[in-house]
Parts: sequence; structure tokens; C-alpha cells
Amino acid sequence: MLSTLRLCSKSTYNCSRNILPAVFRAASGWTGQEPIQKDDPEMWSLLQEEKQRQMHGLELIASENFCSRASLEVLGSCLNNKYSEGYPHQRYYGGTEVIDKIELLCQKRALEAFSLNPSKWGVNVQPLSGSPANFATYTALMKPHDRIMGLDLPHGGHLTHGFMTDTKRVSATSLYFESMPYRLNEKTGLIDYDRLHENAVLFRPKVIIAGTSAYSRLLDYKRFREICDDVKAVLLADMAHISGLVAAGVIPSPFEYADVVTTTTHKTLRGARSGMIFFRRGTKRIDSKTGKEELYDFEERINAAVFPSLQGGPHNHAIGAVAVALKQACSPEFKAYQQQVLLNAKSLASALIERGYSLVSGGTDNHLVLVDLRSKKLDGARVEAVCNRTNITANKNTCPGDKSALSPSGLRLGVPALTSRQFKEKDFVKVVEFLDRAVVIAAEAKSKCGKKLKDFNDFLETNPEIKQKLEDLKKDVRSFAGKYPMPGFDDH
Ligand code: DSN
Repeated sequence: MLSTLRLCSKSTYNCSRNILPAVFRAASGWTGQEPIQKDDPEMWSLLQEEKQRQMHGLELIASENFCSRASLEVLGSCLNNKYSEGYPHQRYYGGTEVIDKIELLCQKRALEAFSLNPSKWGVNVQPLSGSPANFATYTALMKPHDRIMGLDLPHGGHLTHGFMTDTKRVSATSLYFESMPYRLNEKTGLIDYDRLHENAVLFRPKVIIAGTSAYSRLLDYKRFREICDDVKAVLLADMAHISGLVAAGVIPSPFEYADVVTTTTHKTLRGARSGMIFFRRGTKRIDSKTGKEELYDFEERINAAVFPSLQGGPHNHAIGAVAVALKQACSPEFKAYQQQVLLNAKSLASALIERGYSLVSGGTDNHLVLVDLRSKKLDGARVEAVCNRTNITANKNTCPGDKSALSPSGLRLGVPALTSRQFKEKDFVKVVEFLDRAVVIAAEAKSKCGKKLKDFNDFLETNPEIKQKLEDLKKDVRSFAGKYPMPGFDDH
């Protein structure tokens, strides 16, 4: 900096806004305003590559979506530059007056998006994503070694709901707290609420989580509430997967029954990648004898757990971008989008059933289906491997009864991303046609190679006939998917 200034003669050195940047530009050559194409062509080319992959592929990962351009503009803005530890009007750094307005706007829109009364509910919009939101909530509500129950990961739950195996406490939730899972009834593929209730009575958890990441049915929040009341547990709803559907009012909301609700913001909600924690506030109950009011204390505990216990500076660019998405979530277009999500999921499910596929629970009431490939004598890993090579993006998933998480029998398929690309019911019938071709290729390859997944993958890479079939399918998928529009920027 100093050497740059020395290069400027007294007559050219001028602090006016117009002159100084030009002088710096001439002297150092760097302004920080160079576009990515020029500044880092290697990264630009990778961005282009990824954009092309997304444009020409069938994105069926149930937790993914395509964020809007407006939200992405805020995400890539000067909001990234600001530190603001603390909360609005209580910050540790100066220069936060605009950041305060942005965080308050995000909070206000979050409550509006879920039709919540600010005297009864508050929200923390600083969690960096869903897993940090959950861990902050546990930190707020429990002491180390307190007990928690969540849906088992292999039965459609989430890692952070307490996953552990016989030999390892995999999730930190099971490391710092004592977790006990509840599961599905393997015959029906539905949550076994009776068993959950029985076990909760014995285990006496402090928190029960009503939340899923690979479950295609609606949750019975009333039943969860009754169980929680019976064992005096806090009901935490993790609505990460379904929050967009809830905001649009097309499926039941957890807010009527839950004490605390966590969510990500980038799945069905279609915002930037971040997390939120909603908590009840105000009067908890009034003692009938003394008339004394008992207040919820979640707000102080949750805010303190997020900052300073677990996080430092909030990601203000994400908070601003989420605020934009939450405004969109209140629009009639968003409601129509979520209605289409439900129609598309039903279309996907029936087209699969028509082609002889088994679905866990037999169908769907939300945005995803879980295909059980055992009836096709296949598994999720092999079909995922074929999909990966043919521009179809989906993920292998355990089904109830699976013994190995490494070789699960299911494939989880979600419709939110492609619905954001204007796919309708008939387009999902076509998607199933492509998926079925992938499954047929997987079955043929499996029948002709060794037993191990590695043999299978090697075969896909080397067998000329299979390679040709993969190439043909990929070409058809590319040309089909490439015709649909995509939210975001045109080229990145
Ligand atoms: N990774 C998300 C999912 O796919 O469900 C959950 O965190």
C-alpha cells in the first residue's frame, strides 16, 4: 500500500472517490473488482462445468433445490465481509447497524412464513445449517449425558438425531448425550408410535425429535406431543426436509404441537444454505393455585447456545439471502410450487409402481419416495453408480431391514429440485422411464460381473456394450433435461 502511494505524485494524489481508485488500478493492477472469469479462469471453468452438470442432469436428491437468482445475489454480496458477533442491538463489533436491520428482517420474515405470532414464537437465524442448528438446540435443552430419542438413521432419520452403531458413537449427539432410536414398523414402513411410546416411558428422554430425512409419509405431531407430555420431554420438530411444504401450508405444520422447531433453509424452502431454530416464548402455563405465570426460557438458552457457546460471527450473507427466500415463501407462486411438488411426487410414485417397483410404505405424502430395490434383486449402491454415469443424480439409502449401511437396498428420490425447473406430472413419468433404463443396465451389469461393488464399478468402466448403453442413456437424459429452465444465473 505504502509503495503504491509513493508512486503517486502530489498532483495526482487526490482523495476524491473518482481519482483514487484509478490511481490504485494503474499502480497495483488489482482492484478486487475483476470478474471471476478474469481473476481465476480455472475456478470459472469449474463453475461452468458444474452449471452444465446441473442444467443437463436430472437432480433427484430429495434434499436439494435450485436457489433463486435474487437470493444468490445477496449470498455473493458485501454482506460476506462483516463480522457481527452477538444479536441485533447487542453486538461485539461496530458498523453493524445495517446488519441488525437485515437479521431483524430475516427473523420477521421467518415468523411470517410460518404464520407465527411473535409474542408466542421467536427464531434464531444464525445457525450455519441444519446439523449446527440441531446441536445448538441440544446444547440449549440438555446437559451432557441427558437422554434423547430420534428416528434411527437406517429407518429414515438423520445422523444428528443420535446415530450410533454397535461399535461406534457416530454422531456427536450420541457422544455427548445418550441416544436411543425409535424405528419404523418394518411391515408397514410407518413409524411405530406405540413402540416409541413404550420405550420413551422406560428411557425417560429429555428430548424427543420428530423429524426425518428419508421418510415419505406425514408425521403425527399430535401423537408425538402426547408421548412427550406423558414422559415430560421437550418435543423438537426437525422439519428440514419439509419446511417449504409447511410454509406453503400444503402439509400439516409442527408448530401447533412442538416446543422447538429446527430447519435448514435450502431444501424444499429453496433458499440459501443455512439453518434456523424456532422456539416458543411467552407464557408456558399459569399455576391454577397461585395464579403465577411460568414463562418459557428457550429463547435465552437457545440464543446463548448458538452464540457464544458454539458459533462466532454469523454468516450475514446467508442470513440476507435466506430473508429473500422467506419473502418468496409467502408468495402465491411458492404455494403453487409446493402444490406441484406434491403432485409430482405422487406421479413419480405411481409411475414407479406401474413399472413394478416397491416403495417403502407403498407411496408418498410428501416430496420424496424411497424405492426398495430388493424386489428387483438390486441395491441402491449399484443403481446409484449407473445413475451417476448417466446424469441422473440420486442417493442410495437404507431401507428397513437392511443389515449394511454400505450396501443399502434403497434409492431415495425427491422432486423439489426438478419441480423448480418447471417439471410437471408427465415429466416425472418420463423421469421414471430414464430411471428404469438405468435399473435395467444395473441388472444386466450385475448379472455379468463379480459379486463385489468394485467388480460392478469396474465392469461399468470397461465393458464395451454396457459403456455404450450408459452413453446412450446419458445422451438422452442430457437432451431432455437441458430443455428446462433453471432458477439462478444463466452461466453459474
Ligand atoms: N444431507 C441431507 C439429506 O440429504 O437429507 C440431510 O442433512
